[in-house]
Amino acid sequence: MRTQIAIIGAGPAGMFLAHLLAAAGIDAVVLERRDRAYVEGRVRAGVLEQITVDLMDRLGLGQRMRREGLVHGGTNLAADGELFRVDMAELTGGSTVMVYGQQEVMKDLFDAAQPRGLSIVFDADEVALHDIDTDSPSVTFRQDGVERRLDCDFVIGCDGYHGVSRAAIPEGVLKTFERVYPFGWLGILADVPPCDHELIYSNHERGFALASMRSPTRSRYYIQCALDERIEDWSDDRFWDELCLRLGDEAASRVTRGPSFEKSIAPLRSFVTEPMRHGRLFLAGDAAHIVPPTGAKGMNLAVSDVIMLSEALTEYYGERSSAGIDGYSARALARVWKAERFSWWFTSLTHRFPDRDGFDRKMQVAELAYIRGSRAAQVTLAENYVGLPLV
Ligand code: RFL
Ligand code: PHB
Repeated sequence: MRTQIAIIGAGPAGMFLAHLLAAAGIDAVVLERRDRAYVEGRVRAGVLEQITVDLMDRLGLGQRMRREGLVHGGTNLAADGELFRVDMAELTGGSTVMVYGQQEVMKDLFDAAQPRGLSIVFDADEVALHDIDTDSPSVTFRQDGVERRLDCDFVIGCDGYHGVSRAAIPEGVLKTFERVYPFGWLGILADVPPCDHELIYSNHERGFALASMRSPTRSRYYIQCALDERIEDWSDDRFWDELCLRLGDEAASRVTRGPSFEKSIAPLRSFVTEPMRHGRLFLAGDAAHIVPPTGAKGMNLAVSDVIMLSEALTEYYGERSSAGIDGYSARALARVWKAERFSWWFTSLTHRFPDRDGFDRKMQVAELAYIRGSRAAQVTLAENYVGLPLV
């Protein structure tokens, strides 16, 4: 088999890139280790920045999102249950975010793939990259027990943090930067109305809590937990009790309890690898960088990476110019590092750090009080939350 672009991974990065390349008339094949139901079923991101919303529209995939997605012009912060709202739309001159789950985005991307003739190989086992530092790279994989080979011009690693692409780069080439946080998020989904029409990020002495949603009838809640916490120890009752304590009386009085149908623990990490290219291999999305979910940036960064990459590849094939692909890593990383900073800062502001003392907690509470009273501080938060421009 031969194609122009081999894409490893059919998550948001891989599927948005496949649609962008198809729209530009560039040939691509996506190789995905799992099946469609598995990729679509993963409960993850909930908040889309304007650039992601715009890309859905530009690709002609925005109809259901426009119908079912929830536009949020503000978000709430809380310190020990004292709530205040940050009016992001007013502070940024009209920018908003869209609450529309990653699962819904994936469904829209997959539904449109077949009619548009996108080539996706699911259940591709033993994907391996070859000759990425030559002009004729290739990818081998196993499909239904048969060994196959895909020759291509470029390989794009969109296979997430645990994928094979980053690992195919020779030792010593990449520089990595990492911060592992000493806690995780315990999250649930429940078919109950959300406690607020917008999100609540709460700093409480007992730890962080987040009230989010998927729809007017489906809530998504998270509480900070220890890394060695066991799901089995968290009955729904225990979860609701702890959540309500941490959100404070005002929000808790509006929490509707009900049975959860999803419960999972995710660790929190900041991670960046540089550069995002080696020879004919380019990395995009979680394969190159991870943010803690506090800033709601992970999927949106995958989107900005592949927008930049598709522009670079379009320039390469259209104008026979390598300028775009040569500049991709630096351009993408400039935006990535700003989102890393925001996600780290917002995590540091809102979580309980087990190794820190009362002074640090006082600093958090003072900073939240400062944000509450300062338009300048709110503008800074708002412009980062809705998403920095693509430059
Ligand atoms: P993904 O989604 O991990 O997709 C990678 C794909 O590659 C496949 N793969 C392979 N395929 C072939 N061969 C191999 N050897 C392979 N190894 C892996 C995998 O099966 C998979 O299908 O990476 P991608 O595309 O870069 O997308 C990144 C996003 O999924 C991620 O950043 C977000 O989910 C992060 N995130 C959030 N992002 C937001 O923008 N807004 C949010 O509100 C938000 N909330 C969250 C989040 C992530 C969370 N968790 C669970 C980590 C909330 C949580 C709790
Ligand atoms: C979610 O709804 O899953 C969600 C929302 C905001 C975040 C992280 C996750 O910051």
